[in-house]
Amino acid sequence: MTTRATANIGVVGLAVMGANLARNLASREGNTVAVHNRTPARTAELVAAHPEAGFVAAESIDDFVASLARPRTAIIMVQAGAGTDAVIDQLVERFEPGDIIVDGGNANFQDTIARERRIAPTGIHFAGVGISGGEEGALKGPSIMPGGSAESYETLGPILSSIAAVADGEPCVTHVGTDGAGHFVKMIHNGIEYADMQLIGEAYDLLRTVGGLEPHAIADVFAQWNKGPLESYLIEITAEILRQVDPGTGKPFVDVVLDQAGSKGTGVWTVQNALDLGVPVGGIAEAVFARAVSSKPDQRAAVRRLGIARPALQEAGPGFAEDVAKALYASKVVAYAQGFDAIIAGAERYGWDIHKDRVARIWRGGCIIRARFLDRIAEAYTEDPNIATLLEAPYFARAVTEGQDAWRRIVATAARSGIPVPGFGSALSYYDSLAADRLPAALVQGQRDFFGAHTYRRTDQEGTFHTLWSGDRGEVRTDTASH
Ligand code: NBP
Repeated sequence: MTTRATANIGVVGLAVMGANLARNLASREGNTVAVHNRTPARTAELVAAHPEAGFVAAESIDDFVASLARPRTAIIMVQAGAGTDAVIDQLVERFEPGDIIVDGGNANFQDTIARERRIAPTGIHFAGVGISGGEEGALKGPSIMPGGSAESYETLGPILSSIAAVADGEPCVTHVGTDGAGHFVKMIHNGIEYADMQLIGEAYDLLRTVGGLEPHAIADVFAQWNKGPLESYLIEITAEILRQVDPGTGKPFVDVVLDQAGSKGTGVWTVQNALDLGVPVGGIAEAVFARAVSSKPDQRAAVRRLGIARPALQEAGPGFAEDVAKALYASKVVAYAQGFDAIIAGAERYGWDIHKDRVARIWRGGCIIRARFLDRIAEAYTEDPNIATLLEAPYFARAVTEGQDAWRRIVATAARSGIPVPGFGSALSYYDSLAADRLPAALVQGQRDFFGAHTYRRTDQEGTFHTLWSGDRGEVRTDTASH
């Protein structure tokens, strides 16, 4: 039997993400979607469950390729890693120059760069595309971060625009940059997501312990916050989670869930890469570490067993919730500023022309970190793409300056009450580090020079210097020809 090439797009990998993305594609006018899965039962199941989609089902990879019109365009939605490579190999064997292979999974951007390099000589385009929004986003409209060549984007752009979330009338998709740029930005998105979730968790903890509020009352506080500058998907779902009552016990849902958070690794990737790029992303790192600490029950039990007297909880004054909101907002600004710094450094290192304003815009809808204040970030980078830090942009500078007293009160209250706030605390320290006239880094330089002759620079002269610590403690200049 010969298969007719009728589909303008195909999806390989029909677990939850691929199936939903395929349904989303099929629901948009003009798309005919071919579908294929390694285990054919999944393909049959999807096609049977959704006759309205008009899928072109392909049991074999040969049928799948034959069902695609040229340029053939296939989106891979399989488990990142070996699964992705297996499917890429199958497609590369059968595709022709000009055809497009899209990896829509959560690939490590370094793998995407390597895959693009490997595939480029064949004339086949390879585009790593970051897709955020989870299952529901895939079905109803995700935020999409495509990498790959500008040429492949000519074909991909309209298809991806048709399925993306829409924010203020604009589809949440933009060509982020070449090769791994899309997966890199998706990785940073996930890193920011970790920070945002941790900060919200700390706000909840403070309202519960110091504020003395029950989960349903905190849900009301979050719902209220969601009507103001903190409006975001994560705040919205937090209110819903806090309102949830466990059907079995009648207790608040949040009280019956084990307090050990896991992760799938993109937060770790973000921190590893930021370290490599020399970008301080303390907010993201603290969020990753906080999950790691939570998942050390033996260590937690060992310290609890010491029976050390816990400090008395501080009084929560009348403006406590308001203070927490301000601390949350300021810390969130820091987390996003750090994330964008990582994007800037990544773009520089890997040669990507990333438009920060466009990234902020496509994160306004569909993705997990969608939030009202991304509009402000987009505005800040549109006004001046070269600002040294988002904290310098007038809107954020004002917000953080106005919120800083509350921020300090909250971090102090938490410390005095024995409530861990690694997110709030590290964000405040980061802000204070940037704002300080002098940092103790001068002393650190002295120490480095003392034990390792690492040299230092002076405030009053050009050049590099070394003090003869084990000699007469005179100073020598180390950057001149005589040394
Ligand atoms: P999974 O990550 O659970 O992967 C299952 C799919 O991979 C199945 O279709 C499976 O085929 C296929 N597969 C595997 Br495993 N090994 C394969 C191989 N060697 N050759 C061919 N196919 C293979 O699916 P998912 O949860 O739908 O996620 C898909 C991608 O999307 C992943 O990269 C994931 O990280 C990413 N993701 C993104 C989000 C988001 O919010 N953006 C959320 C969740 C997942 P089988 O049916 O034959 O076993």
